[in-house]
Amino acid sequence: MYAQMVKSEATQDDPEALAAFQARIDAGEKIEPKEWMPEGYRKTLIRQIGQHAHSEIVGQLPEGNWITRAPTLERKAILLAKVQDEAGHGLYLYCAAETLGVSRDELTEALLAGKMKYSSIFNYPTLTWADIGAVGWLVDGAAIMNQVPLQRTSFGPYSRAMIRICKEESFHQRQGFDIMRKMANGTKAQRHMAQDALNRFWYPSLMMFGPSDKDSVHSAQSMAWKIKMNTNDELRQKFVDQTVPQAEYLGLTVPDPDLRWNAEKGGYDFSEPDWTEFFEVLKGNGPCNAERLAARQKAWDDGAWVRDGLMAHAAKQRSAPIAAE
Ligand code: BYC
Repeated sequence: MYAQMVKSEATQDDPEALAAFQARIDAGEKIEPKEWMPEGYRKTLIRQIGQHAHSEIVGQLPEGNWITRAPTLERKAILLAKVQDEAGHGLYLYCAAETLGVSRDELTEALLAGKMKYSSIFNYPTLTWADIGAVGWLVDGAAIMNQVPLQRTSFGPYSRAMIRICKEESFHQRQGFDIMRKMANGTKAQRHMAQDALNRFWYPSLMMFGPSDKDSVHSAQSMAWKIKMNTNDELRQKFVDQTVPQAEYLGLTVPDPDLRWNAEKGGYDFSEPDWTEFFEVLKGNGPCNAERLAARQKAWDDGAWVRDGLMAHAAKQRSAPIAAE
């Protein structure tokens, strides 16, 4: 899978090289693509950045579903711009992954073959216009909570991609909140739609941060390498603490009867999502998994002629005799 291999296996096992690498990470240095890195570090980054890129691309589907049905021309223009931003995020992230020696085609093929994942959240449907508000407010809100610390991640291209992505995500979050504000202050039917969207998106949004720390297989190593800057539970807690007052401002009720402010810890106590549902979604059994993958497969198949044309053009350019002076 990895076209650009790092040094020999012996070098990979070299304790001095590993210690020097860890010392660079501990000192807060950025690791750049052509520098020596342990194979595990490279593979973890390809997995995480690739999964992140796939999420941005698949994430266009539930929102793209509403572009033609947005209630006003202004809302349509805003949503169109947001969905285009998500495509851009996917492309920066595929580029960051490519610097690690894996091609975009290989990543897409791995996704379509079920060997790579995308965020669980995009396997839930967007049934009403209020869902578009909830996606911006909660899903982009959770994404920002996760991605702001990733601006300091140890791999240079990933951290730099995150800086631009986070700026755009904060607009996305605000546009979602603005839709929710309008709906929550609208007619009785609109308030009902807003509450219903919060009810359906609350727990799937909490799941975006990944399994609880005790079940997170990658966190310890990823944090030692500063690929991840926080644990899943730390970020989930921060998200709840930030979002509950926003729901109160909107006059909406978070669908958790056990939600309580805990003065001692300075945060909310809240109910865990249904982790059985989360792992089922990861296995492909969520409400929209089949539909999302079918859409990606169709886009991949429909685009084959473009890729073939570009490759043929590039081959022709390479083999063309150099023009005489
Ligand atoms: N969904 O050991 P763990 C967006 C998997 S897009 C699916 O804790 P890790 C947006 C995990 O991969 C934002 N799978 O893993 C776009 C692992 O399985 P594998 C997307 C999940 O990597 C459009 C297993 O569970 N953001 O904002 O240390 C429109 C064990 O987990 C999920 C990113 O991708 C999940 N939610 O931590 C609107 C952020 N959670 O791979 C908005 C970058 C866990 O061993 N990624 N798994 O088979 C990360 O920060 C980390 O990868 C995670 C998981 C926190 C997600």
